[in-house]
Amino acid sequence: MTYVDSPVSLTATDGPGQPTPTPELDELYRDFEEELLVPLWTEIGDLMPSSPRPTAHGHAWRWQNLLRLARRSGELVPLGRGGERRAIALANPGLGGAPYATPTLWAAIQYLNPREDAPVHRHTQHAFRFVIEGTGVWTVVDGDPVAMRRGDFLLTPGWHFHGHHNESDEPMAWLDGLDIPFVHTTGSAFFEFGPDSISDRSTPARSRGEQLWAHPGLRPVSQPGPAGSSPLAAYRWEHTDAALADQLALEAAGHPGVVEAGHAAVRFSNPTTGGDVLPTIRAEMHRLLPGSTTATRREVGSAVWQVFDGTGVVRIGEQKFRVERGDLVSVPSWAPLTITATNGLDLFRFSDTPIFERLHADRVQVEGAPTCG
Ligand code: GTQ
Ligand code: FE2
Repeated sequence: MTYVDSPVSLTATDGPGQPTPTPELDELYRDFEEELLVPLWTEIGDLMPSSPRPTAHGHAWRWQNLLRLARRSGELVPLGRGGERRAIALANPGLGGAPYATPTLWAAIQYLNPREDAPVHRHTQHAFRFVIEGTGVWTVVDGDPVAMRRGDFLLTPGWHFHGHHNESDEPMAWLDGLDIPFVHTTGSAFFEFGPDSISDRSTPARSRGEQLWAHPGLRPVSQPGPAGSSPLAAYRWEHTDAALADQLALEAAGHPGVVEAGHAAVRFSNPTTGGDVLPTIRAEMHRLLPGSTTATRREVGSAVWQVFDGTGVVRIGEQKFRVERGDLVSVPSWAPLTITATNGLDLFRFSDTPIFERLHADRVQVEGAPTCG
């Protein structure tokens, strides 16, 4: 890879707690460099700030641009063993050209031509798919075919074999989210090719995993648990949509404590624990009523949002992005985030929060009351 880590500077020579520059000091710093040593006192402001100062930026990617480029890739780039996936990753402008949406999260548009297969493989990276439009692809996870349709949230937890096949005469594109940057940085990546062809090419509306696990509040007695990742490979839009609609109906009927003003939200959860769907990734769906504005919130950990429906304005600190269906926004750690719905706004969100909760390093700060127009 050609991208660079943020350069370490040995040039801090003034400011509080810095020594007087002398030829001897220059020589000391040169000798540090030669021995591959770095003193804390020149770096402390950057390494140990009073609150997080991430190098990643807030940034918006336009779905229509991603889709145009994915279509061109569909014409030029064959799909098969070795390249594995026609996936094009968002590269955060603050991360030196790495294919990282945030320091821990990968977000990519993946594209399958009509009747095309993506080969079977497995890896330690945890993955999900979120479908913004289209239908006709099945992702086969450990031999269980899972239909992909608009609004569905689909899981491929680490080390499960998976391949995708498009059974329709239309191309299909969707959002992939993985913890690739986290796994890369921590040196924990393993990968294996699977069989040369997809074992089960049947096209059921519901997967076997859903037959077992997709019944609210009912756990199959035969199945072990608790499990670190959710055993449910598909969270269907009809359920997510109904949950959000019911929250807003309760608010409209005057029940307090259900939603922030005009802002319904659900978290996709692991039915064996009630916790997050994947050990490293949290995923949520949010619905804002027309004219409503969220409270301004910042939290430790980074996130990516995708507009599922509607239009709105996303504010990250001083930055302001107008967004519409499919657009993606990266939100750095501890950046103040406010979202306003121009008309009704449905948003998908994923973040690395479970990592920080496990490390007891999670923090949240909420400012300003939410408003409902
Ligand atoms: O669909 O299996 O965007 O392995 C990146 C890595 C998708 C996938 C990505 C992958 C996949
Ligand atoms: Fe994969």
